[in-house]
Parts: sequence; C-alpha cells; structure tokens
Amino acid sequence: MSAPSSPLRMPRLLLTGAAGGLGKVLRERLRPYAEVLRVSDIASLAPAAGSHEEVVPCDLADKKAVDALVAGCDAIVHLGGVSVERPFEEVLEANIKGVFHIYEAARRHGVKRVVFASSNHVIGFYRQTEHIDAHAARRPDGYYGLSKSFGEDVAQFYFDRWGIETVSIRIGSSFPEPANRRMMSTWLSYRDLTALVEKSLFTPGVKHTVVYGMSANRDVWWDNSAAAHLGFVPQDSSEIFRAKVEAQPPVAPTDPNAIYQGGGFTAQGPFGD
Ligand code: NAI
Ligand code: 15L
Repeated sequence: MSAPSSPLRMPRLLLTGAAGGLGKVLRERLRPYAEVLRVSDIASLAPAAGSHEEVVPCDLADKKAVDALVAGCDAIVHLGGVSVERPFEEVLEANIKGVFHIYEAARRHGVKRVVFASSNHVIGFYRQTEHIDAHAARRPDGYYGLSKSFGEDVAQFYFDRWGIETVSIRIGSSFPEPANRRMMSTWLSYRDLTALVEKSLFTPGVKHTVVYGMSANRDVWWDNSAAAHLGFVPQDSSEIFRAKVEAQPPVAPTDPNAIYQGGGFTAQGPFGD
C-alpha cells in the first residue's frame, strides 16, 4: 500500500524505540512524513508493513550497530531507551551511551535533524506549585532523569559543534488517558504528540529547542513560550477525564505524587543497596 501523502515529507526517517508504547503510535502516524520509515528497537518488531518500511533491529549501546542504523537517514526521531527509573548501569547503556551513539552516527552520516524524546523527569524536583519554562535550571529526579538531561546536553553540543539541530521534547505523560491526578497536568495526547513531532521535524532553524510535551490541560506547570517558533498548538485537554480521575482515592499531601512535578520518580531507588 502506498503511504498517504503529506506536503512535509523526506526520503528516509529513522524511528528508534519503535516497539515501545509511543513507538507503536508513531510508527503508524509518522508514515505520511517519509518515503521510507526505518523502524528500530532491541525488542521484537512487527514485520515491515510494505516497501515504505524498513525494520532494523539494533541495541543502542552498540556503537557500530547504531552507526549502520543511521546511515542513509535524513532525520531521526529518537525514542529508544529505558523509559522509567532503573539502576544506573542499565540507564548508562541504553540512554547515555545510546544517545551519544545516535549523535555520533548523525555527525558521521550528515543527519541534520533529531527529535529527542526527553522527559519531564529532567525537571522532576520542581514542586507542583512552581511554574517554569525551558530556561529553568534542570533538577533531574533520578538516574533516568539524569540520562535525559545528558541527552539534552549532547543535543546542544552537537548543534554548537556540528550544526545538527534538535528539538528535545520534555514529554509529560503520553498515554491514551491520564492515569492519575498528577497526569491531569502532564498529559500529552497521542494526537498532540504527533503534531509536536511533526513541528519538531519540519520547522526550519530550530537550533536546539526544548519544548514541554503537554496537551492544553487546565492546570499546567510549564511555559512553552521559549518554543513558540515551533508553532505547536495542542488540540486536546485532560479535562474530559477529570471526573474519572477525581473518582480515584485522594492522594495524601505528603505523597511525592502530590508534591513534585516528577511525582513518584522522585522517591525511587537506590537499587541494590
Ligand atoms: P517504552 O519503554 O514503551 O519504549 C522504549 C523502547 O525503547 C522499548 O521498545 C525498548 O525495547 C527500547 N529500548 C530499550 N533499551 C534499548 C536499547 N538498548 N536499544 C534499543 N532499544 C531499546 O517507552 P515509551 O513510553 O514508548 O517512551 C518512548 C520515549 O519517550 C522514551 O525515550 C521515554 O523515555 C520518552 N518519554 C515517554 C513518556 C511517556 O509518557 N510515554 C514521558 C517522557 C518521556
Ligand atoms: C516518563 O518519562 C516515562 O517514560 C513515562 O513512563 C511516564 O512515567 C512519564 O514520564 C510521567 O512522568 O508520567
């Protein structure tokens, strides 16, 4: 089947983490934006759906394999890696080495645009009473948040040194619906995620832009004015789920989920003591 057309289209787009929750969503929804979508993961992937897809298994910790993975691609949507708080050694391999390998390969192969799935956990230790923009000092809430903070630094370095442009999307909580009270503020619908990735891929001159990935929720903690040039206007809101979420038992005021923007991530670990 031929891919649906879009005026915004490139020859070959790489999607890492394509077997994951968001990877499965974007594998479908990014299809109009590339002649060929190269999908990759360390986990097993559904076979290529047609000539518009290439399936390339890869461990992001393997530098040579990542170099081959990136060869021939025009842009990268980098979702792959550990996506929750885990022991540092796991985060080191998949996320820290992984993001370095992606940018090294981008440099070697002349890829000029990366969309990096960063996370709200780079600023997770801000309180829910605080309002911050992209310039607020980072306050990572664990090894996972540290790895995303490193990824944002790598993105800035590869722009300053090599001119590779990146949009780092500090995704809030992107799931079919908000699962709890905290996510009423952090929720990012799949439709808004897709629109933000599109803007991140095709807006000219983004340099290294940091944007918060959230829908037009009623009570938000993040200010996206520093990313206004992306022209991202979210269409959805968590408000339609409010009654369902507020029917859940109340969260104690001393619970990190009620205090910190990063919620429960701020209280995880250490591992293996
Ligand atoms: P996920 O855990 O479902 O998907 C991540 C994928 O990366 C998995 O399929 C996994 O197999 C793959 N992966 C892990 N280690 C790998 C390695 N060494 N080599 C190659 N692939 C590897 O996570 P999800 O929810 O789809 O998130 C996608 C990205 O967005 C992640 O980078 C995550 O940190 C980020 N993000 C997601 C949020 C959300 O609400 N879903 C919020 C904030 C950030
Ligand atoms: C993340 O960074 C995780 O990848 C995701 O699984 C959610 O936990 C999300 O943050 C969140 O903060 O809700």
